[in-house]
Amino acid sequence: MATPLNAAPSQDPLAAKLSAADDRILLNHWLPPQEGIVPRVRVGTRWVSVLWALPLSFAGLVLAVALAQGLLEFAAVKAFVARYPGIAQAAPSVDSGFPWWLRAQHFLNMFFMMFIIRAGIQILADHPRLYWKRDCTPGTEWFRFQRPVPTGRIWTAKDDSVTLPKWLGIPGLRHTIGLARWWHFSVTLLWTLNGIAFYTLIFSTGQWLRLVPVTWEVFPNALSTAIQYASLNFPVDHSWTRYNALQQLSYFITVFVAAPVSIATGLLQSPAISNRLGWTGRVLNRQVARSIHFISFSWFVLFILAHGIMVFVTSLRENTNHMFAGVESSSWAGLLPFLLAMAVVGVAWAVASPLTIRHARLVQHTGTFMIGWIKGLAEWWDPRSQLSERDISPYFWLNGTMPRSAEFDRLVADGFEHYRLRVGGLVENPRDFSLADLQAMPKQEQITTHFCIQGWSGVAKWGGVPMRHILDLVKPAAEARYAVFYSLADGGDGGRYYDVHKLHNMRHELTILAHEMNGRPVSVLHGAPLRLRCENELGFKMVKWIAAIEFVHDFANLGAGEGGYNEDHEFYGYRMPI
Ligand SMILES: Nc1nc2c(c(=O)[nH]1)N[C@H]1C(S)=C(S)[C@@H](COP(=O)(O)O)O[C@H]1N2
Ligand SMILES: [Mo]
Repeated sequence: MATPLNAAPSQDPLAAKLSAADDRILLNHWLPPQEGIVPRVRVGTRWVSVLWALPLSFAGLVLAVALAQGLLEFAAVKAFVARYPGIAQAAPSVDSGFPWWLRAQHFLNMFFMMFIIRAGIQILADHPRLYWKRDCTPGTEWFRFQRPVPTGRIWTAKDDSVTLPKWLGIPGLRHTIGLARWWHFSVTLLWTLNGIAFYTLIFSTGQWLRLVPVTWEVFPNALSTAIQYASLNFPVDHSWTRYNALQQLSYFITVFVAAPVSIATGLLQSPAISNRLGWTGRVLNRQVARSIHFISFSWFVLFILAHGIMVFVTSLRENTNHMFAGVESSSWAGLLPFLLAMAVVGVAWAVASPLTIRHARLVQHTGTFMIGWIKGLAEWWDPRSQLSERDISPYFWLNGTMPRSAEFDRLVADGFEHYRLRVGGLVENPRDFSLADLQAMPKQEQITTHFCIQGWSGVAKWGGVPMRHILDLVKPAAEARYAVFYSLADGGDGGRYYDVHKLHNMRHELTILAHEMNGRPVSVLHGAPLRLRCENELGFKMVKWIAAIEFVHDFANLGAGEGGYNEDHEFYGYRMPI
C-alpha cells in the first residue's frame, strides 16, 4: 500500500542528521554554569555597584528620621500636619469592608507575581545588560550583571548568559530562557485575567474609591503622612474604610500605572508587535521597552518589600484580619489564613524550579497550550516597519553555534562556488540553486530590527531573494504546510540545526533568503552564504548557513518533533513572534 502523502517521511538527507533531545534538563548536556557579577549601574563612565543602595538608603532613612523629628518642632509644620492629618477630608470612605472576592484576588495576585517576577529575572539573566538604544553596542548599556564584553575573540549572546540560583530564577541555571518564558507568559495571562476581574469588580462596587485619589488634597496629605512615618509617630490607621494618602498613591501607582506599563512594555519587546507599530515601535523600541519593563519590575519589588514590612509593623493582626478574614477587629481571625496563604506561596516557590527542570517538556507543552494560540495569532500579521540607513547598528551581536566541518571549510575556501541550496519535499519542481543562481534572482533589500529571544536587538540592511519568489519557482503542493530549513551547522548539543515555519509565514513581504548584510555578502559569522530573514519572528527561527529547504505536511517525525533545534533542545516554542 502506498504511504499517503501527508504521512510521507522526510525525504531530505539532512533529516537523518537531526538528533532527538532529552525531555528534561540534563546538566551534562547543558551550557556549563557561569557566574555573573553584582549588578552595576553606569553613572557617566563609572560603573557603580547596586550594593551601595544599602548603606545609602540606611543613611537616608536615619537622616529622614532626624529631619522629620526636627521639622515637627516648628509650629508651622505642626499646623500643616494638623490641617492635613494624612487622609484627605474629601476622601470618601468605603463601608463595605473587604469582600471575599477582593481578598481572593489579592492572594492570587501575590501567588502569580511570585512566578512572574522570578521567571522575569531568569529571562533578564539570558542577556544580563540593559540599554536605551536599539543596537545594544557593548559599553553603551546602563545596567549589567555581567563583565564587559570580551574583545579579540568571538563572544556570542549565549556566551554572555549567566547562571541564577534555583531559588531565585525559574528554573534557575543558565540559558533556561525557553522555560522561563513559558512561566512568565502563562502566569502573566492568569495575572492579567485576575487584574481585569479586579478592575471590573472594584469599579462596579465602589471599592475603587480606596485606590483612586479623588481630591488634590491627596498630595499635601501624602507629604504629611511621610513626615509622620519618618518621625516614627505613625499616622492613625483607618484602613478598614480609607487608606492614608501615601498608601493610596503607592497602591494607585502599582495597580493603575506599573501593571499596565509592564504589560505594554512586555508586548513591545515582540518583533511581530514592534514591527507593526511604525513610529511607536521605533520610539519605544525593544531596548527602551525592556528598560522600562525593568524599572516597572523594580517598582513592584520595592513596593512588595515596603508593603510587606508595613503589614508587619502597623499591626499584623489587624492587617491580616482585614485582608485574610474580612473583619475589622483585633482578634486572631486573619492570622491563620494569612500563614496558610504564605505557606502555599512558599511551597510553590520551593517546587517551581526542581519540577521545571525534571519536567521541562511538560512545561513547554503546557505553556504552548496556554499561550501558544496568542503567539500564533500574532504570526498572521505581515511585518511592515522598515528603518533607514542611519539606523543601521554599529555592532550586531553574534549568536549560535558556528559550522565546524570540513564540508563547510571547503565551501568557504572556494568562495561558495560549489554551494547548492536544495529545495524539495512536497513541491512540484524540486530544485538546486547555486549562489550565482540566487544572486541573479530579484533582490529585495530591507532595513529591519533583529529580535533575539535573549533580549538584545540590532539593525541591519539585508538583501536577498524574497521567499515568495522561491515558492513560485518550486510550487509547494497543496499538502505542504511547513517549510523546514536545514543548516550546514550543527546545534550546540549535537545534531543538525534546523527550524520549521508555517507556510503562511513564508509568504510575508519581509521574508527573504538573505545573501547580503549591510550591502556586502553575508559574513561567515552571520550565516554565509545564505540565511533566513523572517521579520515577525525571534532570531533563533532565522536559520543561518542554510543547506536545504524542505516542504512537509508535518514535523512530528523531525528531531524531537517540536519544530526546530531550540524547540527540541531548549524548550522554545516553534511559533515565536512574541
Ligand atoms: N544554524 C544556526 N542558525 C542560527 C543559530 C544557530 O545556532 N545555528 N542561532 C540563531 C539565533 S539564536 C540568532 S539570535 C540568530 C543570530 O544571528 P546573528 O549571529 O547574525 O546575529 O541566528 C539564528 N540562527
Ligand atoms: Mo537568539
